[in-house]
Amino acid sequence: MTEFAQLSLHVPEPAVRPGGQPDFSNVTIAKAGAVARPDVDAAPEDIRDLAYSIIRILNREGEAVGPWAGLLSDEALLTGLRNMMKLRAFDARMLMAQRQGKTSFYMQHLGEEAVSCAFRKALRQGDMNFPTYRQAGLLIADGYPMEEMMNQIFSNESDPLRGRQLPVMYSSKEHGFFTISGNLSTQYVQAVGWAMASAIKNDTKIAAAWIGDGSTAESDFHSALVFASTYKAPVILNIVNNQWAISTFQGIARGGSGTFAARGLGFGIPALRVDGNDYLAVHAVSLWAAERARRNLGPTLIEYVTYRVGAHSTSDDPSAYRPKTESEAWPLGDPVLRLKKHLILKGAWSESRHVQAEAEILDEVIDAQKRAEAHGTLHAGGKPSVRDIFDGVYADMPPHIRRQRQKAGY
Ligand SMILES: Cc1ncc(C[n+]2csc(CCOP(=O)(O)OP(=O)(O)O)c2C)c(N)n1
Ligand SMILES: [Mg+2]
Repeated sequence: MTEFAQLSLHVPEPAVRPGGQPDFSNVTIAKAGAVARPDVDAAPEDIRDLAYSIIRILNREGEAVGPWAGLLSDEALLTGLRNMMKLRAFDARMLMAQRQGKTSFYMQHLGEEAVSCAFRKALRQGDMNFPTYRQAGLLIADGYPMEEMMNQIFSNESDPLRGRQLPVMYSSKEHGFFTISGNLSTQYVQAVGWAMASAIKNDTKIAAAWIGDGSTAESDFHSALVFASTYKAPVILNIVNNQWAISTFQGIARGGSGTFAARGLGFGIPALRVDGNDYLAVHAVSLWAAERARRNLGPTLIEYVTYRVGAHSTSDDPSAYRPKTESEAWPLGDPVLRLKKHLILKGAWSESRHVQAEAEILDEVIDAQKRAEAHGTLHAGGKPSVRDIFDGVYADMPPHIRRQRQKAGY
């Protein structure tokens, strides 16, 4: 006999499953313009509330309001809109290419375009991102050629990575895009290490780490926060909370407590939560964090609150685990439509110009695809040489690898 009832384990469950009515009433959303903008040298303990609210600039009417607004010219906003539209069109074409068997795999960004496109504009040449597969907007917004991305996706003879990476795992040193690792959360320890090295060398470059909501459950995330906070590394620690980790809802990694941003508070790291579907807010908050890093004030943690509208990847079917209409109920709207509305309200854009831009962008993507396909696709045309698998690992090739290469006839 015991005076206590039997123990049982708590396993968090999403509120709604397929067939149910989507419900985001638990997502508390601050009014646009309501959250204060502290100075970048504010003491972390004085701005703890920023980890629990949501910084927003664009309101329902499409106006830009509050203390975080006013940083971007109309021209910069139009570029931002174009970049997001380009990423969306690129995704749609590559999804189709995967269905046509031209690549084995693809991962899209639908609904999350603002995060990577706006963030890129807060960084400078020489800074380094450590991205996951969900930040191709960093490349698009920095002018990396779409044809090169497609060559990688098709693993063709012009693939800059010579067929050695999973499709979408790009790499570009010139564009501050560290080679993507499929092993999630390694991005965090690597970015913090890179930032520490930059400081040790008395350089001026900063780093950005990227992680999804689900991957914050990995121990690398926590180790990275220890090093970043102890040594005040010049790094921006980004968490993209798109509500899902494949079929696992965000409540599993959150431990039922606070917010993902609040994870930073225990380490004394300033932590901000931002509307990830608001291009202006993402840019303003990233710039705030970048300035802190550049002024040697240390790391900043940012949680982007967004929603993964599409499937996790081409190998996933979300209708098995969430209501089909869930994305329509998502309260922060669509990043492209919100920026479009803002620009139309300002008189800098119009419905007809938008339609025209969509057509131009589609042409641009199709042109890039034609050029890439001329170099081959998964099952047709040119391929990297088998010889390539032996290169790029050792500065001096060990004898046993050399023998293998000779055996293979290369
Ligand atoms: C260390 C590690 N564990 C597991 C996986 C398998 N995996 C690939 S994507 C994914 C979900 C990640 O979800 P999240 O971090 O929320 O990022 P999102 O896909 O939503 O952008 C998992 C578990 C992996 N790639 N790496
Ligand atoms: Mg996620």
